[in-house]
Amino acid sequence: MISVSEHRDAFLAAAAGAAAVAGSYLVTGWTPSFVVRPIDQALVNLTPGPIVTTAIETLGDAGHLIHIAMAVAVAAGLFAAVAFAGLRVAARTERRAAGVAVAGVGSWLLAAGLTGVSTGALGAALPAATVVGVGWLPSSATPSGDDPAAARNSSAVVDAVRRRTLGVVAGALGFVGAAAAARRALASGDDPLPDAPRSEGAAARLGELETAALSVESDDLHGMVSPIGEFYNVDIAEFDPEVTAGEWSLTFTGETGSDRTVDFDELIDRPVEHRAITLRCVGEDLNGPKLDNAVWTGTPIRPLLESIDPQGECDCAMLRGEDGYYVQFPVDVLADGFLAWGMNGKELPSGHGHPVRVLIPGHWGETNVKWLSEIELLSVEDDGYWEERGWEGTGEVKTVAKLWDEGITELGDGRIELAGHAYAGTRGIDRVEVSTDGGDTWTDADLSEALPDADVWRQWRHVFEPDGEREVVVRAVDGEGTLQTEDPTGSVPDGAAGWVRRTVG
Ligand SMILES: Nc1nc2c(c(=O)[nH]1)N[C@H]1C(S)=C(S)[C@@H](COP(=O)(O)O)O[C@H]1N2
Ligand SMILES: [Mo]
Repeated sequence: MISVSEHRDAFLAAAAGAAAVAGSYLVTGWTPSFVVRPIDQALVNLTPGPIVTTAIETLGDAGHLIHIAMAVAVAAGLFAAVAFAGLRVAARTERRAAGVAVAGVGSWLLAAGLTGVSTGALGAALPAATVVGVGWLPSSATPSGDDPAAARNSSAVVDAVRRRTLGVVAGALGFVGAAAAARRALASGDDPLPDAPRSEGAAARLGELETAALSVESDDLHGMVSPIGEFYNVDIAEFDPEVTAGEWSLTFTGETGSDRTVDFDELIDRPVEHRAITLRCVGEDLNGPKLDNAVWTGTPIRPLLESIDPQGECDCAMLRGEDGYYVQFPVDVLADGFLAWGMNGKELPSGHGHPVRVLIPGHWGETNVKWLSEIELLSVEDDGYWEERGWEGTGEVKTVAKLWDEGITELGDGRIELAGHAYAGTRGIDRVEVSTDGGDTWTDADLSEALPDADVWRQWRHVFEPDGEREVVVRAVDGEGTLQTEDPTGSVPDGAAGWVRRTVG
């Protein structure tokens, strides 16, 4: 039999659990010290690969929300269990302090154990202990069946107890809301990113790209450069690793003539370049939004690679990031790569691999390892994280011409402007062709000026006068004269192909 007071305790404990998670979030924000993170990571690791792949394909971003929601629920449940124990101890000993101690110390141990961060754990422990301390009532204050005096007033007492309990739970939920709001306010007040070391030339490159850009009617369309906050993001982990420039180093290991470790100061001392490089994710839909371009500040990998004398039968390397990500591809592809510490003139933001990531010209996004920590020269080929999950995304990108939703604009004089970006990796884009009659006739679109960069997208624009509904089709021809593949395929396993078709008018 569950007694009334056990019901009450379960209710209070659930509120304490929610308050503990909110308190942790308030103190740590969306960082590795947040108690939800290790639980989320465990859930992701425990989920079999095929399910992860299917979830990404069918649910997209909703898949992330689902596993975060599950992790939040598990975390709240664990803290609720600790708070429940605290309330029971208080009831058994008739001492509020004993319950507060169990809930407080227990939550602190749980949070510190999960995250390894002791001060941040106070954020979880204090709210949980407070709910237990304020919510618990001694048995003299609660109705009891065998006390005739209490039974006489019992309905008044029950009401008082109920009011008290609801008040505490409402207070806890109010705290959850306030913590989330306070966090958001703190985050929006964050300082803008500082300039990247040795980024002086980046502003000139950004200006050059702006000059090369087409002018288009739509305000919501990126020009030649994607702003840092709008550049797409693909991460295997829900939380970015926190690595300072001072802590960072890159180690070359495995089949080398001599191993080598490079630290941040040494890296930024090397010859600096500011390259425009476009990234596209192999997992995106044909006309999906995971295609962006930035000016990156960094240094070429080739001289570093030559200095370690790569050996090994497969001429291949495994790159690893601080988040546990890994990807393998040929050494001669790596040799054309770039180690970047700056993005659009600013320090590389944490979401894009702070402090150092690799950029591999012309290959799918997954080769561009963020938070890069190790390059291991292998003797035998091995699968990377995504290849273990069925993808074949380490090769060269396919040619694509996008017709963005935001790129379809009515001009007011009856005409319609169509605009987008086209990308073919290091092959470059020679031209973009547009058909407004379902593919019968084709016209060359206007293109942004060609740039010296080896691996950068081009903007395209085409204005036409619709007479009723039209099927618009867009296709690109790469710098080698090869027409974009017409037959549509999905993104699995090696990237979406086909011509983008839209009904307009
Ligand atoms: N360490 C690490 N590097 C990574 C990933 C990751 O999850 N972890 N995702 C890869 C994938 S699939 C893509 S498409 C690009 C995306 O880079 P972005 O998030 O800077 O746009 O990073 C690649 N590098
Ligand atoms: Mo990707």
